Amino acid sequence: MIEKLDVIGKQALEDLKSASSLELLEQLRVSLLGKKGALSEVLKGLGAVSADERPKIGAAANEWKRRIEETLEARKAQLETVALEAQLKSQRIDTSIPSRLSHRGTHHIITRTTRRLLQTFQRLGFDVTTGPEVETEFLNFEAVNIPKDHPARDMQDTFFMGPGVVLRTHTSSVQMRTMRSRQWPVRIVCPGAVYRSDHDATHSPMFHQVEGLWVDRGIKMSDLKGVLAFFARETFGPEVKVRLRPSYFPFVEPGAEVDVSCFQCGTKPVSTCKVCRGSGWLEILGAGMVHPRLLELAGYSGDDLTGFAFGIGIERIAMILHGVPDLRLMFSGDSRFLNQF
Ligand code: FA5
Repeated sequence: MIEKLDVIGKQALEDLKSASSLELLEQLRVSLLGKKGALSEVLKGLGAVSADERPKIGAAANEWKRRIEETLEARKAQLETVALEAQLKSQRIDTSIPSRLSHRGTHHIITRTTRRLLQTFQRLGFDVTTGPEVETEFLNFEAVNIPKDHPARDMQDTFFMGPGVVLRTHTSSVQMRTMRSRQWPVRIVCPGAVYRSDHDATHSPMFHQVEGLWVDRGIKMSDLKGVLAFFARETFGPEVKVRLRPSYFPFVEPGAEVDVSCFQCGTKPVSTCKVCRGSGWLEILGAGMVHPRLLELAGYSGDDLTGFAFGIGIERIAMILHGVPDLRLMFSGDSRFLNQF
């Protein structure tokens, strides 16, 4: 057996040294050292050998294995060097070719606007929270005082996902979620996507809002106005004026829509202004004092417990900030538009 091993080993070393390619080398490795390779085949006969002879044969086999592996590695390194040199010779890099333009990604205008708004409210002590976009009909409507037959449900054409499940039509759905999960005081802002069956230059079927909610003892309408005035000045500059117009939302009482002075016209409205259509004002959000029924439904009780809420349309703010004429541009994915920001 030792002789057999010697014959195989010597032949193997010769073959390995003269192997002309890496593929051939790999074939040799398998045929010599693989499970069904020559060495293994010889060693299969070890059982028939006497116990005295076995260690000697084992040692001889191991020694051949070691030498074969060593020779294989050495030849492999040689062949790899040759292959690399050939590749370097054949593939010259032409350093005179002009480079391709590289495009750097940026954050989307909606992401940037959202972050900016959140930071402003965080400076006033608001916590950022989130809620699901697929929401129960209850939390989207009933929990914010919009009963089944209420006309407000028609106002917000809803995408139904299944019985009792909707794509939330506003971030106000987060109000009751939050109030039911923690005790007052609550001071949160919640950003996120909302969905309505709505589509034109200023309305999109998917858009974004930031909801705000502050419930504590003695919160007043003047606090709401102060917070929103701070937000408007931080967002649009110190000169901006804010006005609250009475409006109706079932979940607040009293309710208001909030306008800021037109950045295009300044203090004197111009009848031809395309931004405010000559009114001098731009509507940016809905707001009001939390309806007592919501506090009751949340299980909140306490002397003098009141709160305010607001819902800001993020696309609307981004349009005003950057003079974007059509909201649909923001969802077009057109890099010529997006790269401007
Ligand atoms: C609401 O959604 C109320 N939940 C806001 C609110 C919260 C009021 C808390 C009171 C208290 P409204 O439907 O007006 O209200 O939407 C709020 C803002 O979202 C609007 O001012 C507008 O800027 C934006 N918006 C509404 N519909 C669309 C749409 N289809 N596409 C883009 N922006 C929209």
